[in-house]
Amino acid sequence: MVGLTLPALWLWSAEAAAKPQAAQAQPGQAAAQVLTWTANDSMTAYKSTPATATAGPATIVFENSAATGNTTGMTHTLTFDTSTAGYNHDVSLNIIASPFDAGGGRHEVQVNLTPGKYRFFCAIPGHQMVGELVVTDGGGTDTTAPQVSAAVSGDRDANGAYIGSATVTVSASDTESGVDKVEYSLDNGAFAAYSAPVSVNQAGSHTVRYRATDKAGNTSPVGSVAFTVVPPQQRDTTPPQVSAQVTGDKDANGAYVGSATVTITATDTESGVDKVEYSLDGQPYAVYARPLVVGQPGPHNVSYRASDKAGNTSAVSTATFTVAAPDQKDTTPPQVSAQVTGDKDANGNYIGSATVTVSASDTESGVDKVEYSLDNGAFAAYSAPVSVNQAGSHTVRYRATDKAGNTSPVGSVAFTVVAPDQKDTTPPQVSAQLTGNQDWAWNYVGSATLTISATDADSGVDKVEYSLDGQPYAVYTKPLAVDQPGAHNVSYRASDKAGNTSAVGTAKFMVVKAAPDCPKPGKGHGCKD
Ligand SMILES: [Cu+2]
Repeated sequence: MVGLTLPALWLWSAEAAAKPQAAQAQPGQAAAQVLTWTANDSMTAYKSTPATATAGPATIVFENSAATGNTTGMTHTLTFDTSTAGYNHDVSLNIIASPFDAGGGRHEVQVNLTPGKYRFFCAIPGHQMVGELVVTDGGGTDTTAPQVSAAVSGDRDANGAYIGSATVTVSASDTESGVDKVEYSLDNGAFAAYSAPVSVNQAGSHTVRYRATDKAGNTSPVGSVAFTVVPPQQRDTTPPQVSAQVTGDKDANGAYVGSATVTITATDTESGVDKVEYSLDGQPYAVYARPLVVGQPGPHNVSYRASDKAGNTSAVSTATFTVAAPDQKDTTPPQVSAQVTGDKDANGNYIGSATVTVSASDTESGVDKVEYSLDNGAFAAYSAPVSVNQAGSHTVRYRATDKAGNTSPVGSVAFTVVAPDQKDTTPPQVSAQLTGNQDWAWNYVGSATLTISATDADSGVDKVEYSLDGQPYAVYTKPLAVDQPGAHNVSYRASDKAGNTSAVGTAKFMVVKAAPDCPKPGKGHGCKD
């Protein structure tokens, strides 16, 4: 029978509906105002209803039980209308009650009523129970000001300024007596009633202050929002700044080993960057979203440009670079050489110290390390020219290794260092030799040739001088032929670079005329023999 199945169906719904279904409900805190509806066997009218109430919290009691005259077990509801115009729609209420339900047909719900009229009815199909509850501003109980906030909306530029205009929307709510009025003040002007979003189109900085008052007379603190409006005709005609950076491991030739990464950066201080595009090796432009990794060996070029939101596009720039295959093995060792420098004496010895400078180069992977060994010691890292000041003979060996691990053959330089205080105090050794055809009496026939020789083992010979037949000393540069007949004497001496001059040596000799009847003059075979 329909009459018996319906109560069970509505009972299930009643438990859900009896839960605190409205935000206004205040569980555990019964409101001072209790409004009671009762129902009986009638399907056209509630047995009793309240006619008026005061705004604020209220306890709604709906009882449909044997005690209120329901003798048939008929289910009724107390439902607030939330759609019909002319009534308050802020309370959602749907209490379903049956004498057989868990509450014995009696239910309580906490609500918050606001001034105005509520339409209530029974939602059971076929029931025509309906009425109105008039709620008046009771005053006194609401001491809480409304919640009020504002939001600014509009098109913004890159700096956050509103382009052309900004719209300020103020929202207020009051859970007790309800919002009575909302006010706003633009740029410190007088507060005025707020009824719709406020549009501000004057360029400049603005502040909108706002407040709300509820029907109990409570006014919220003043809130404020600040914003800037820029003229809509402020056109951005400057294209973005755009640049690219190529990064990666480079070999000795400047090629990127394995891959190169191209990072493009663009900025636009006006409308802001809209997009960045690039073209790799002449391909069509594509939108740049992240750094570009180029791994194909060979030369490459990346052209790039950026556009701003106003449609300005930068000039195209191009980055060029070369990628080298990562497996391009370097099998050639570095070139390495050494140079010895310092003050040298006449014998080529370094006075005081010698400096050995090692130079290495590698055109492929590059020089990794240079090493040297002094006088057959262990090889050590070479980082700066090596100075050797110990007197004696030395050998410096050297080698270089590139980053691919190729090591050059060992080279070497040998040199001698002499003590810097090794003063030359020994004069040169000097001697003279006479040559020419001599007769039986050792006289030189026709001419005699004088050759002077000098040596100096320390600082070296500086000059040799001679004096022929008592004339002033002259510098000796080459063998001297003496053909003046007669007796001659020559004195000679030599000086070294340290200023030591030898003792004077002398030689005496006789030059005679060649006899005309003596076609073959010779030693021991003179014509007078
Ligand atoms: Cu009913």
